[in-house]
Amino acid sequence: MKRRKFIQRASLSGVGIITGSTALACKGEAGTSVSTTSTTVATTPMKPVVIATWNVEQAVTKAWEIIDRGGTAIDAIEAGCRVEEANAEGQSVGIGGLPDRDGNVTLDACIMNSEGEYGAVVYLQNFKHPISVARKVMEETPHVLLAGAGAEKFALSQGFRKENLLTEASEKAWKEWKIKSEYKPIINIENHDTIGMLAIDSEGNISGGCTTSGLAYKMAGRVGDSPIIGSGLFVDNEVGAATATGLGEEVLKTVGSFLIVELMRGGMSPQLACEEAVRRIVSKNTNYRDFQVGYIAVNKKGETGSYCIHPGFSVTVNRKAGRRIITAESHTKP
Ligand code: SD4
Repeated sequence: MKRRKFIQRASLSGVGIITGSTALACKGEAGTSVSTTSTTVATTPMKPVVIATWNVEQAVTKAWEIIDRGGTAIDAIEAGCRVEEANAEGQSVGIGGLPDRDGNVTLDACIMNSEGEYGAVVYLQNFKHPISVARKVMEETPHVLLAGAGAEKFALSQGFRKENLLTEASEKAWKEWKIKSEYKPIINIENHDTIGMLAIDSEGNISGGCTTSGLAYKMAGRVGDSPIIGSGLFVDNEVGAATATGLGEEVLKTVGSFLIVELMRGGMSPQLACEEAVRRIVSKNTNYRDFQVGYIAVNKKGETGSYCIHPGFSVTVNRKAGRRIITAESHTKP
């Protein structure tokens, strides 16, 4: 089933969809039924765990395989994100990503490990795996963020090969868009499935990654939240981690992922912290009905949370007990 149809159905049904071999007996998992009051539903602390934005089963399965055989969270994150980047059908990530208004596919990604190290690339073109280039920035340079031509030069020096990322389908969609060239700097549920992924390995260490082609038909040079530390992703190994999807401008303005981690540091559950970060955006925007933002989070215990502005945001979670696709609760109701 196509991802978007799947998402729609999942959201209509209003229940989590269990896809692993065993159901996780965890009411409230990733926010399926946690109320917005302070009465949090008890969740069973469960780690290791992998959680990702959207229905990205294959990516999460890949990450989980690494965790399950004792691998590190950072290796799991990179390998998992690469699966989506290589999926030409996904039009928000890697190859097949929808281009900017000039027809160029430009990619943003970041990665953060349990030591608090971070690496990112922005406005990267013609490399299918920005998450891996971001990891190289983190591990092989004294910097944290490389952009455009410099990022390209660095990627080449690290052995990455250039390739055309504009697929026929995405080129066709762009050409159709060009007829009217209606540029709306908003994102709706037909137009985002950026992958943000968080993992805790069997040592209890947390890492995260986020990779995207950003807003379809964005202005040339536009960079969103996904590669920016604290906005699209934040990891603090003592506390937990969070990542975002949706309209990056709003996530950037509220430094959403950092906010969630800091709220968890103060004792809030991942679920309530995600809800508060969404509330922060909603309260500052009278036009919040026009765009979507979704967050996922995990704390040190392995408890997870998720929340979004509008129905239609799905989340993939994998633990020892199995894998689930969950429909996140939302601020507006179906
Ligand atoms: C951005 N947050 O560039 C990203 C878009 C996104 O799925 O989530 N796309 O604003």
